[in-house]
Amino acid sequence: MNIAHIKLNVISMPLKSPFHTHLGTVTEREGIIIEVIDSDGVSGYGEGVAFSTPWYTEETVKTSLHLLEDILIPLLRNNPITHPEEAAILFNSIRRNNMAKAGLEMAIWDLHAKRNSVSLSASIGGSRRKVASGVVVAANSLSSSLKQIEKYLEEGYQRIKVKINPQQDYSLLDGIRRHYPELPIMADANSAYTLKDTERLKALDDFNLLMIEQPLASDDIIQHSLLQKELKTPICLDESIVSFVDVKNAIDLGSCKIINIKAGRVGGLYEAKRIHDYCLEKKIAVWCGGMIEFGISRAHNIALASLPGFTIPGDISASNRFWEEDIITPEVKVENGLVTVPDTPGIGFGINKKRLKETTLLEKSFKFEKK
Ligand code: OSB
Ligand code: MG
Repeated sequence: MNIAHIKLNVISMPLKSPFHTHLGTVTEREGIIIEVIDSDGVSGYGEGVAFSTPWYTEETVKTSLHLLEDILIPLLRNNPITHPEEAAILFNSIRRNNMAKAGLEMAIWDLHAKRNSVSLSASIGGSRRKVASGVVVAANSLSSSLKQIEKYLEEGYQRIKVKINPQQDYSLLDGIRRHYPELPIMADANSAYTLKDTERLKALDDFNLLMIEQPLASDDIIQHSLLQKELKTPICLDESIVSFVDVKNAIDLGSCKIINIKAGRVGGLYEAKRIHDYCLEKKIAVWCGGMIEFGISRAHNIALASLPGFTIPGDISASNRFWEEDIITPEVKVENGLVTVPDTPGIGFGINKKRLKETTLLEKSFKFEKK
């Protein structure tokens, strides 16, 4: 791979409606669009999915930008690679900062697939032609949750995820279950509980949830293994899983029965695929998590979710779930609860240049010298 030029655009876009969790409310989303261009002028795209503040993981847009411009891009410039997996291995010499690494690594995967005239899905071993679509309701009351659920079910989404915390759990889920006795529902706690809340969490077994996502601390694996023994509802880990080794440990300890894979959180597609392959072998169900992302990361998620082990509908919603106008063209659409996996080269979506330009706060450019 002959990388000649890398461009970064820090963008910002308002959400159509506020996204509430017990950790705070997101109304405006910043992100980093990463374009890797080779010496023939072919471009691959990735997206840095860290948020403006470190509420979900420790990374932020600014720490990602620092890692990209001062560490990862220079590393790549000094160590030419022939395959995206080599980028992932090269970045292993840097601790954590997974979202910064993933954004750059995934742009290289897109470029690699385009150079080989294959879809990103095919280039990572995907087999599904369509992926099942789920959606997140992040409202702050039962009535607004019910309103959103009704709308999303009309739009065809196959399962609903709701955010829970000790102030809004049993009664919220009870209210939803009364209206929708059969609906596949999962609950995401984003670490709102401790083991002291075990009885509270056991009560949620009443609702036949698909899973409860990340009930305990964001870096815990041990306490989840104690909790899982008490619950009928399967635990799914999100924040606790930042690497393949975390997955191995969590499975060995019985800390969860399901894993939420986000390529950004684990450092890119290479690590995400290793996790997928291991879970498939161990018969642990996986699904693709979302990051309130723009279209480029959405496109990468679609390719990832086309791998055979992704058997549970992911947080793979349409562009219009969050955005008035996305930065890709065409936008991601959900039809009959499914998103079609593109079969055109790379991520299979083009860039909406006008939208990219009007949302850009800052642009940076890094030219590589000819070798
Ligand atoms: O915990 O899964 C999460 C959004 C941002 C950060 C973390 C999470 C989420 C979501 C929804 O729950 C994601 C989406 O649909 O994009
Ligand atoms: Mg989550």
